[in-house]
Amino acid sequence: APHVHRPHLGTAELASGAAWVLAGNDTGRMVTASPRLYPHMWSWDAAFIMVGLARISVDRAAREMETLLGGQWSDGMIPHIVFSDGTGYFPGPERWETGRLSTAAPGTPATSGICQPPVHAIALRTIVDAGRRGSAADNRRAEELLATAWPRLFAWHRWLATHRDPLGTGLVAITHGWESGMDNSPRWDSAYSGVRPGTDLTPYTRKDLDKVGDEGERPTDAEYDRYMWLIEEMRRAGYRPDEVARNGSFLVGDVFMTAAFALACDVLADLGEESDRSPEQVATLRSWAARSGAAVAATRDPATGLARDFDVRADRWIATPTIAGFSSLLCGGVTPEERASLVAALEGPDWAGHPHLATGALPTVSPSAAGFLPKQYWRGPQWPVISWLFTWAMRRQGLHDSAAGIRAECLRLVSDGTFAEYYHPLTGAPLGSLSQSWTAAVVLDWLN
Ligand code: 9YW
Repeated sequence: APHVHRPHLGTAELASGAAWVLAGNDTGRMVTASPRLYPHMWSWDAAFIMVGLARISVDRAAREMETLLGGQWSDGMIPHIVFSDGTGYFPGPERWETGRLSTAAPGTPATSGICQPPVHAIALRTIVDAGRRGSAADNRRAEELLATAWPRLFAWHRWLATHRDPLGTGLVAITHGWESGMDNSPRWDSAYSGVRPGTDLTPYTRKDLDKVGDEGERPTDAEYDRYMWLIEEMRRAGYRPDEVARNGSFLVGDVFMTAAFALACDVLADLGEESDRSPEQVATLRSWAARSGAAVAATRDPATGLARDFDVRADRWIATPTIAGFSSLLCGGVTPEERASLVAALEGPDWAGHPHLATGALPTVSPSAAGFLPKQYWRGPQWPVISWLFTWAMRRQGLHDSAAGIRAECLRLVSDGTFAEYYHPLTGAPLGSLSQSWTAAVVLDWLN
């Protein structure tokens, strides 16, 4: 594929561009995920957005957390979307109807009925650190947030540990591919093939296709029918979490979600220790972290060394070579030798060191794999936010050189200033929505 030449912004221009994107997507109550394609608050986007906002304003970042927690369900779940008044996204509140069908969902704000990876403790950590570095007012604001948000995030983690551990091993399961955050990843292909949309699926019209340049960058209609059918099943189950996990057509132990959970449990435990939270709850978080970290390590494919998802419904491993295979680098739980070989593989010729890549940002699928589709969403493109999460976690484990290398390559990729949702790994071309908030947010953090 030909290399396209685009402008390369300097650090100052890139940072101001990123701040400008966040300001432009800010409705006052929330920073929407993107200006047109996603005019609402997505759960894990919001966490990354808070990391960026913390670099601009502690108060604004804290308010973002409060908006997100305003959508938390009474059972502890943080829903994957908190809806704004914006229109143009499907499925919107009228398709989910969680306020009417679930006893745990809030009436307002309107929310979806599934969740996303629990990376929010990382956001809280970042806001608290920014507050402590900042003015007295920033410090006070961040400590206030810590006091109110900590128990809420504890309840969220307890919800996952209680309702999403069907095997009892600490491997966190998802009930819809969207919960993984990697919507159409080839990780879910075999599990979706077991989802048979009923003939009574209420008809719908997609709204995503006219907002991106090329339909080939988005999931197909057949994929969408299955996404919608799973929501139909959940509606009929009143979104009761145990019923959905027991009877839904899709139930997969997700190693990336599990690793995010293990990491976030440790981060939340650290914050709890620093602020004199109940030692018993802190110990519970540590035990969830250890259990889930070990659960990720236990999925290791002996042939490749990569972590694997487990399809609970079909009772089989999913060994597709995706970035989720490196989940242990997020949460630890492996031996130093296993960790070193994971880092070597990540930097090697099948992954970030593949000779045809325009930059060494982390691709979502191995460029050497048969299923690698460089333009298609989670089937190959580079998502800066994924690289950011790995760099953050790697630094925490002392893997500073690897983290610095990924950061530098990502900054090369995003220096065209488009802040795209995802990028073509072979050309570096921006794909999907432009001015995507979480891309701008992680760039801001990388530049500070
Ligand atoms: C959709 C907002 C979300 C992300 C997901 C990503 C995409 C929404 O956009 O899903 O309708 O397909 O897959 O991870 O949170 O940025």
